[in-house]
Amino acid sequence: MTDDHSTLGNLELLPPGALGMDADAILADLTHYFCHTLGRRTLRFDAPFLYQALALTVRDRLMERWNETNIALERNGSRRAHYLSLEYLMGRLLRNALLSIDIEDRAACALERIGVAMEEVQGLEHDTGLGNGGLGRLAACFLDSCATLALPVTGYGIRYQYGMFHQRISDGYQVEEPDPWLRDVFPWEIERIDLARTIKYGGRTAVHEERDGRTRHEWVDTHDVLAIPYDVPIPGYRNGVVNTLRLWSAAATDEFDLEEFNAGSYSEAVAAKNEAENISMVLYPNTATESGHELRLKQQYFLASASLQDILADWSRRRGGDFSGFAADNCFQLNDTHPAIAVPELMRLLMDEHGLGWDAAWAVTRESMAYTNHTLLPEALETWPVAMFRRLLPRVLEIIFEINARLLAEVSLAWPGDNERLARMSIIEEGPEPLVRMAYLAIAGSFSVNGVAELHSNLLRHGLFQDFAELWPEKFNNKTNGVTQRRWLAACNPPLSGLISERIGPGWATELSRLAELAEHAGDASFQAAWREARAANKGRLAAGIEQRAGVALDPEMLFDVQVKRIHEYKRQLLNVLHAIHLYDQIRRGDGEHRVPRALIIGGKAAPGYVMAKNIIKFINNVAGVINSDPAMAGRLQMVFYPDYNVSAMELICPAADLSEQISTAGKEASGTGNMKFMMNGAVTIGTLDGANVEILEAVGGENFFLFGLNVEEVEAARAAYDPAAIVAADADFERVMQLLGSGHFNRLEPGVLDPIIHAVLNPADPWMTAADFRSYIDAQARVDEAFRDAGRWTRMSILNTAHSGRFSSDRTIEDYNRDIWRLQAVPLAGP
Ligand code: JN2
Repeated sequence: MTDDHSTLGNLELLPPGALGMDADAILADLTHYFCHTLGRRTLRFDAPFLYQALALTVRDRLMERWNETNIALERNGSRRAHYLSLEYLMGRLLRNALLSIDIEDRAACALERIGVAMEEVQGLEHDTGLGNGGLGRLAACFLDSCATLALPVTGYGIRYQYGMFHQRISDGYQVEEPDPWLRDVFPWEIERIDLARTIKYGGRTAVHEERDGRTRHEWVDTHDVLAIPYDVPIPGYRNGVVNTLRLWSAAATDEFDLEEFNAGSYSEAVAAKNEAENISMVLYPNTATESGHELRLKQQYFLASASLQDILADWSRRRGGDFSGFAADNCFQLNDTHPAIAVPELMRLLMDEHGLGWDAAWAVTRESMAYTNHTLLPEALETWPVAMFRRLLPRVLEIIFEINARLLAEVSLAWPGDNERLARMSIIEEGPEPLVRMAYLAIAGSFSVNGVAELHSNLLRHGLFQDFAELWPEKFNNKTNGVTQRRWLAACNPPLSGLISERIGPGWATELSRLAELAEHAGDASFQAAWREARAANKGRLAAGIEQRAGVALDPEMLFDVQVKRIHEYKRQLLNVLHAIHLYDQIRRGDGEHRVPRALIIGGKAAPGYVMAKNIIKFINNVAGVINSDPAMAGRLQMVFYPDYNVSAMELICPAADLSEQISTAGKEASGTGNMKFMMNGAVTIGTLDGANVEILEAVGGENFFLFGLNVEEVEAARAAYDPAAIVAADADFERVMQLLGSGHFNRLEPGVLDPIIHAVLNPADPWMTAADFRSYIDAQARVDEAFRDAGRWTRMSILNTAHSGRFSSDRTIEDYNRDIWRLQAVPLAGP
């Protein structure tokens, strides 16, 4: 009974469509929640609770569809996919839910009757920020597309008590503040204590000989932690589907407490409880490197073990103890290597808990796991000390060793005597401190390995994972990223999406390639005027938001030049600021008459331990300060750092951007997804041949994209003889920029604070080759000016960018995953 999530027996308790969808019914429920559940009386003092009351009202309406979806899943006990990710950057949920079940107008009407504006209520919701950046937001877009395509996909993650930190800027420096997002109550989740699982840590392994001669491995004397699931509804777009995001929260087990208590120490028992809860306490705020923390490995194992136990238990309930058909009906997608420990954990559960032999368990594992890689940076490839594994997860380590032994046997067979290759491909990196290479573990245990853009996937095949691609070419494939147009166009850009639907109908919300029909109107003068008007409204809205947050009043007439993303050297925010200084210098010298007035907007968080990224934030703020306080820049150049950049910020920013900065060193950005959001909303890209930029350029055509910089091959070829000082010396503009920097012009009362920046630009070993692309970038920016000055030409480019963004819907991406990897059938809903 405890394992039974069948709702079939209770069907009559919740007839579909029981709750009214009209304004009256919504208002009745809203007031009920506000007064009876939340205990509030007056709107004047308790307005913040209106958000909660409305969320509960909407959640009830999702609940009916959620049950329907689960019933349909039970009936069609067919193949399912499970998305395993340490991160989900969901953003706000209310608006998305309202649009999905198409009751935004009626809910707004209900609020209006009590004199409250919908926008105000929606503004009360805080972002659910359980992720860092691209990888986490991609997971959120994927869930939206899976539900909209009615695919049986469940997301599994961790319910961190503290999400992505908030960023405050003080004296130009980043200050991190915690994000206690659960404090103000998260109305969307349903606790499922009945589905709690036990997760083991520590202890030792023991081997028993069974009567049938088989050996049985046991993992004993463990410190156990409870994993409690919280389910969040993931509504599909107007299709009656509600999928599930299951987030695990850590808690102490009763046994664990008692054990300590019996040993005589109450306070130690309570401390142990804290230690257990620590596991899901905080999201690690990194985007690439910085591994090695024991707690992070504990988190990874916590997610993998809890999710696998959940899925195996559900399988056993429905299908009994025979796992031979498991891989035919289940697929796990690993979001980078963070959940890759699922490979040995599935082996452990199948062998130690369900009695399968190695070969049977390995067949199931290798036919059900699929791995997505999200970075080429070698320093970002995750490794864990073998010693830490042995201490924390001794049984899992034994299994990893056995997987490795069999992998190396296969390599020896394919390349006899090639010992270098054996060392290169070993899952264990030998050395003074042996390490487990998680990517190799993931590749060995998966039937599919994919990159996230064409270029990236090719670089995986021919670079990073070449040895493995030679051994198993059939595993390697590409799945170019995408973003959900429901959030990233329909919801965040009402003026433009209204105009688009007026022209080509509303079908693009679920079929983005329909946007191509806009191309034929790209030159239409009246359509262009309406397009400009919509975008102008968005720019005004962003300017107001920025004035409120950063105290800088941008002129909405200016070209909005935007770079928002995590701060990282490879993304080259530095190059952007060098261009800002160049413009400043040009205008100051009276040589800027021909320049188009620009507002530069930069935003993003730096990992708290990433010193150089934090220096870059300080640099941006200092340069912005000098520019904005110079009267000579008035009406010509403005610059602002957007603080605390997050999902909601992007919803405000991307509809207002004219120019999208995608300027990473070629070969370093796996895909990028912000580039797609900007394009979809009619921004034109200035970018390198990196990640998905390559495919954006291909889709929109060279005349509608500002390409610059070295390509991957050129970057590698230029490295050996790279001489930034010589590049500066040979370029008068660059020299003036470096002169200004070196003179302390941007750090008058702060001697030395920009030295690391200057050194980075002039470093011959600069991995990101910033100076190499300076001239090409500056020239491309001049071409941007020229195009922007011709409003008709620019608007045409803008329309064509939106028109050709169809390929970058996450619906297309998910269709690709489903066709090649998951092979799921859409869930047929009976409908109300
Ligand atoms: C990532 C990749 C990414 C990471 C993040 C430690 C590491 C981590 C590791 C996260 C942590 C937390 C590897 O940079 C790429 C983008 O180009 C791409 O568009 C997106 C989505 O595919 O993935 C990013 N990679 F503690 O975020």
